[in-house]
Order: sequence, then structure tokens, then C-alpha cells
Amino acid sequence: MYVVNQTHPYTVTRHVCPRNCYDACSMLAYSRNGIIEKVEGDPANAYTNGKLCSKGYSYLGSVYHRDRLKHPMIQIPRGSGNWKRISWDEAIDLISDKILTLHDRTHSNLSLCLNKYSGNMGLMHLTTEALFDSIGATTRVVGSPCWSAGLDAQYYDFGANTASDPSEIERAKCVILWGANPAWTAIHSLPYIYKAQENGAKVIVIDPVRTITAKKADIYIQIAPSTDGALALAIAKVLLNNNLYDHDFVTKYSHGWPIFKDYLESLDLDELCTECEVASAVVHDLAATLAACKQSFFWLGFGLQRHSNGGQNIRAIQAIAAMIGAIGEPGGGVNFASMSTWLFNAQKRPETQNRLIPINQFTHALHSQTEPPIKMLWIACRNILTQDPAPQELKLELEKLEFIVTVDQFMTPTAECADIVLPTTTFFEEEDIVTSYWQQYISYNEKAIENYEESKSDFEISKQLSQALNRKRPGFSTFNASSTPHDFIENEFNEDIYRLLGIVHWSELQNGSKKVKLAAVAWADKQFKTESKKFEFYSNTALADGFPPFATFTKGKRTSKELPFWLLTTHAQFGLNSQFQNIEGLADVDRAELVYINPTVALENDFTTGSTVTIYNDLGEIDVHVAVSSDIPEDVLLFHQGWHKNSQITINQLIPSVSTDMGKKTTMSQGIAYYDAFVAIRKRER
Ligand SMILES: Nc1nc2c(c(=O)[nH]1)N[C@H]1C(S)=C(S)[C@@H](COP(=O)(O)OP(=O)(O)OC[C@H]3O[C@@H](n4cnc5c(=O)[nH]c(N)nc54)[C@H](O)[C@@H]3O)O[C@H]1N2
Ligand SMILES: Nc1nc2c(c(=O)[nH]1)N[C@H]1C(S)=C(S)[C@@H](COP(=O)(O)OP(=O)(O)OC[C@H]3O[C@@H](n4cnc5c(=O)[nH]c(N)nc54)[C@H](O)[C@@H]3O)O[C@H]1N2
Ligand code: SF4
Ligand SMILES: [Mo]
Repeated sequence: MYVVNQTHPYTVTRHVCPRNCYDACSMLAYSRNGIIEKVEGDPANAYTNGKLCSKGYSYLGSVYHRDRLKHPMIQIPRGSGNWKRISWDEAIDLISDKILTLHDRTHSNLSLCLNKYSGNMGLMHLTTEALFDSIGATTRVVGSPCWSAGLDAQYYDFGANTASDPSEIERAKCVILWGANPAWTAIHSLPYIYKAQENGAKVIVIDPVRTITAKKADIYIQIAPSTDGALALAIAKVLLNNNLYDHDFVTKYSHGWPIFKDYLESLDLDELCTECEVASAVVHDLAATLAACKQSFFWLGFGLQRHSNGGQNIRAIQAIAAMIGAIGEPGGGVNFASMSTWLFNAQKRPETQNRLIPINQFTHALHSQTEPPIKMLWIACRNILTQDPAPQELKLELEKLEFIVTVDQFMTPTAECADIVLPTTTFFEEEDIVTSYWQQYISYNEKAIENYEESKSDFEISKQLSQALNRKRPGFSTFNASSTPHDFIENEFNEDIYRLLGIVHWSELQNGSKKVKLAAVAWADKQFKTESKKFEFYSNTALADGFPPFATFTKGKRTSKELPFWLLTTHAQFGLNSQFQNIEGLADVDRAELVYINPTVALENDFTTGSTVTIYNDLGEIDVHVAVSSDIPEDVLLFHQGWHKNSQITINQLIPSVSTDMGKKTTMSQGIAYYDAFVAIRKRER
């Protein structure tokens, strides 16, 4: 913490935006008299480059939001809306009593379940998991709604997940943004894309929706949803037919090429083109462009793999990157996400003792687990009743539980279903360490201001609960209740991270974020981590896991006569999942509550921008306003996911719980195929 000179009497503190965002921006906060007056991007971090996104600049709106939870509250009876303020001691007393009562009843802690994910990605927030670990085996929700299928696809082909430094994009001759929308979800990578474009690189976007990212591209391919495997295999076939592939890479660095080659020969190009709705001439052009350009930077988005065949589709795209020899090339390669900096002890600890519930089966698990049944739920960093599939079904299951605790900053729809709500701090009120899953900095976040009202950090809550448990039942929790954030951080660092950062102690990060000393180009040495040590067109591991051993074309789900539209619920510009969409200013410009419809469909149905329509399927129906847009294909409706506080629309009520093909290998659960949702539409009945 330091004070800018006398004429500028602000205290300046360093922070990191801890949202589940590609960018993990380094920030500076300017405070006076204990109040933050301004935030800005840290110019010392080359990736953040002194800038934030609109959400980042709006942080004071959430820190000082009038709706922030101020003190613990109890709701009697649950769901009634009859909330009463209680003290922390009372809240923790009730919670610890319940844990101990359940323990006495079932002789284990398995009826206690933790559902925690994405609200704050900081290291200190893993103290919640640490508290649960400290009382023995509990029930845990595992897996990820973000990236599971793609991570497995990377594992099968490369043996591990890693990506190049995003600045490598600048060196690319061709940038392929495949099912990714960085203009909204990773804005700090845009300057690299523009720079590459200025240097003459071609930017290609492949997305069913003509996104803002697509509008910046040189070539835009409007692909049919969930058919990326067909397009990739079509390109692969043209590369093969015209002998446009990199024989050197394929021979020296890959495994299983002859089998994959035979498979490509057996495919019908016209069928593949029909499947993905991309003209054969366009496929030929794409293949020629890619073949001429080893320095092709493939950015595979998360959106692309949120389908039942998402993992297979990613493998097919990876196969073309290998065929053109892009892997390991400067400015080239496959980039899905990078976990190269996720080396903290808690992130590496194997999951051995707990009862695991895959994230995509949570609703089901709430009634199917019997030995013992789940009775108590702790929800932190999650708004499951807006973010999970079919939350109306989940809500019915939640109602049957005996006790629910939610830790949050706001009274979300999820918090409204709790017995006890515990108010928590924002990252300006706590210390933390934050890494990214894209750029290569690790940063320290300091405490700028006192805790808002009575709020406590997830760490402070863990400490208080462990103390109460041990007071009532000595030795029940091994969580160190007298530890400080520094103790926890100290224990999480290890030699691997210190080596990667080139520092001897984590406190050096207090002087500013540090970039890890990783090779800028992923797989530059072409030493892969697979069984064969090569890039695996053919993977025995995939086969053993019940998948085709190579990237076969796997048909995904399709629209039907009854449900003729895909409902794509992609990530919003002014929200971060369910967060920020309650912030004044942002909510006003956010057009996230609209359903975007193709003009032909609008004309046929007599809808115009502003019409109210009902979209529906077997799960339910929702009234929404129309925005007519030629960016949307005729068989797609686009609605941005999130929590739209003032409109009461919960779009996920129309999202069925469909699993992605892959995900178990690397995240212990298949992913959620959010974009395999289908609906019909009609004018709202009066
Ligand atoms: N502003 C903002 N930034 C965010 C987030 C946010 O909510 N808002 N969320 C963060 C999180 S948690 C995540 S996981 C990431 C997500 O980051 P992204 O993957 O960039 O975002 P998505 O919106 O999930 O999907 C990207 C694109 O995939 C397209 N898509 C859907 N289906 C298909 C398909 O079958 N094929 C192809 N080719 N494309 C398809 C969608 O139309 C969309 O434009 O962003 C992070 N950053
Ligand atoms: N239809 C549809 N649904 C989706 C998706 C989609 O593409 N389409 N994407 C999915 C994806 S990729 C993701 S990652 C999930 C995200 O969904 P969630 O995991 O639920 O994450 P968030 O909505 O970001 O935040 C959840 C809550 O965490 C709270 N929070 C913030 N900071 C803290 C903290 O320090 N401590 C505690 N205890 N709470 C805190 C916030 O106030 C918020 O209410 O949504 C998924 N849902
Ligand atoms: S949401 Fe993402 S881009 Fe915006 S400030 Fe946070 S990390 Fe940066
Ligand atoms: Mo995500």
C-alpha cells in the first residue's frame, strides 16, 4: 500500500479482478478516508495494459451497492421471505449445531454437501474447500460448466492442456477464432488480434452468430451449431486430397496418422459440407489458406464445446492444426485455455476422500444419494438458481433439504432459498492471489478497505466455523483457526511456482504482478505428454475411456419440427455469468434480456423489434422482448445468459440438463451442453 504524493492524497492499492474471466486484470484502487474513489487497470501489467472492461470500471457500483448484504440473516420458514437479522455468533452456532447433529445421526459428514464454483477464483477462496476437508469426507460437487469437454480433448491429443502466451497472436499469419467471442469475453486479447491484422494476418471467425468478434474478422463462417467436427473433417479431407498437409510434422511428431488418413479417405466431402452448412468452395478456400500458413493461431472458445459432441469436435479441429504443422510454431498452434499456472497445492491435491457429485448431475444427486442422503447444503461463489440447467427442477430438490447456507454479497435467487445467508466481502476487502486460465501473470491482491458492514471473507467464515465446531466437539476440524491469509498463501506456494515465477518468496508479488517464465509458444519442443509422446491423432486413452480413438464425425443434437430453434444462451457483454447485471449504469446499457431473432423469422411470424413473444419447450415458457438481427441464423434464437434482476427472467428454465461427451478425465465430470437447448416461439397470448 503506498500514498501518492502530498498533492494527490490517495492511498493506492493493488488488486486483481478475480472473476472467472480470461483476463484476470491487474487493477489499482485509489482510496481516501477508507473509501475507494476510483479503479483503473494497472499499466505495469503488460496484458492488462492500464485498461479494464466496462464491468471492471463499474466495480465501485458493486462494492458500494445499496443491495449488498450487510449482516447474517435467517429465513423462517425457508422460502417465506421472512428474513431476520442475526449475529455472526448466532448464525455460526446454528450452522455448527446442524453439522454436528447430522454427524451424530449418520456417523459421517457425507450428508453435508458443498457446491462452490465460479464467483471468485482467488486462491484464498479455496479456504472453503480446506474447511470442508478439515472435517473428513463430505459430499462435493465437482466438474466445471466452462471447459471440461475441451480439456479432455486436449488431454487425449496432447497429453495435457497448455496454450501459448496470448501475445503470440501478434506473430500469427492467420488467427482462427473458433467458437470464441473475445470481443466480449477476453477483451485484453483484442489488441494482439488487431496487431496481427495490421501485419497482414487473416482473421477468421467461425460461429453460428455473427458476433462483434465476427464483425472484426476478415473472413466469417456462419456454421450450423454443433457441426464443427464436420467442418474440420471437411477441411482435413481437402488438405489430404490436395496433398496440402505437413508431411514432416505428421511423420515425426504424430501418432496414428495412417488410421486417421484412411478414415478421412472414407468420408464424403459433400455430406460434411451439407452437415455444417458451409459451401464446398468455402471449405476449399479455408483449407488452402490454412495450408499456406503454419503460423495459424487457433483460439478454440468454450462456446464451441458446450454441445453433446463438443469434445469430439475439438479433437477434429486439433487434427487440422496438426495436419498443417501449426503446433509448436511461433504464432501458431491450438489454444483452448492454459492451466500452466494452476500449480498451487490446493489445485494439485488429488481428490480422495469425498463423495463426488458431477456438476451436471447435481439436481439428480440431491434425491438419488441415499447412503446417507444429502441433508445440508453450503453454497458459496455460486448462483445455481440462475446458472444451472433447469433451475426450477433444482429448486424443488432444494426445498426438500433440511438446511441451506449461502455465502454471497447479494440476495440472489439462490440466496433466497437458504435458511441462513452469510454476507461476504469483495476482493477490495481481502488479500488474495489470483491466476488466469489464459494470460501468464500471477498477481497479489491487497486489502484496500475495511470489510463492508458485517461482511466476512470466505476465509474468515471458515475460521469462525472451525472454531465453533471445535469448541463444541474438540478435534472435529483441523482447520487452523488462528492462521492469517499470509499463512494460507505461504502454504499454497511451492517450488514449482517459485521456479516458474523466478522469485524466492510470494511476498515479492506485493510489488506487482509477475509473468511466469514459460515458453511463449506452447509445445515448441514438440515433446507431447501423451503415452506415445507424440500428438495423437489416435488415442488409446480415448478408446479406453469409451470414445472413438480418433476424431470421427459425431452427429450432435438437431432442431425438430416441434422445437425448430436452437436456443443459444451465450455469455453477455456487460455481465460475468450472473454477476454485474444488477449494477446501475451497466444494467441500463445491457441489452441482455432480449431474444435476438433473424429478420426472415420475424417477418414470417409478424414480430418486430420490441414485440413480446413466448419461447417455450417441454421445460416451460418464458415471455421476452424481441430484437430483430441479421446476425442470427434462421434456426437460432440468441439470449445472453445471467441473472437479470429486474426482469425476473431466468432463461435457464428452458435449458435441459444435457451432458457434453467428454470432461470426466480432467475435471471428474462431463461438462454441461448448455447450447443443446431447443425451443419454439409464438406471439404472447394476451
Ligand atoms: N463479458 C463476459 N466475459 C466472460 C464471461 C461472461 O459471462 N461475460 N464469462 C467467462 C466465463 S465463465 C467463460 S466460461 C468464458 C466463455 O467465453 P467464450 O467461449 O468466448 O464465450 P461463449 O459465449 O461461451 O461462446 C463463444 C461463442 O461460441 C459460439 N458457439 C456456440 N455454439 C457453437 C458451435 O456449435 N460452434 C461454434 N463454432 N461456435 C459456437 C457462440 O455463438 C459464442 O459467440 O468467458 C469468460 N468471460
Ligand atoms: N444458459 C447458460 N448458463 C450458463 C452458462 C451458459 O453459457 N449458458 N455458462 C456457465 C458457466 S461457463 C459458468 S462459469 C457458470 C457460472 O455460474 P456461477 O458459478 O454461479 O458463477 P457467477 O454467476 O459468476 O457467481 C456466483 C455468485 O458468486 C457470488 N460471489 C462473488 N464473489 C464472491 C466471494 O468472494 N465469495 C462468495 N461466497 N460468493 C461470491 C456472486 O455474487 C454470485 O452471486 O454459469 C454457467 N451457466
Ligand atoms: S471482468 Fe475480465 S476484462 Fe473485466 S476487469 Fe475483470 S478480468 Fe478484466
Ligand atoms: Mo465459465
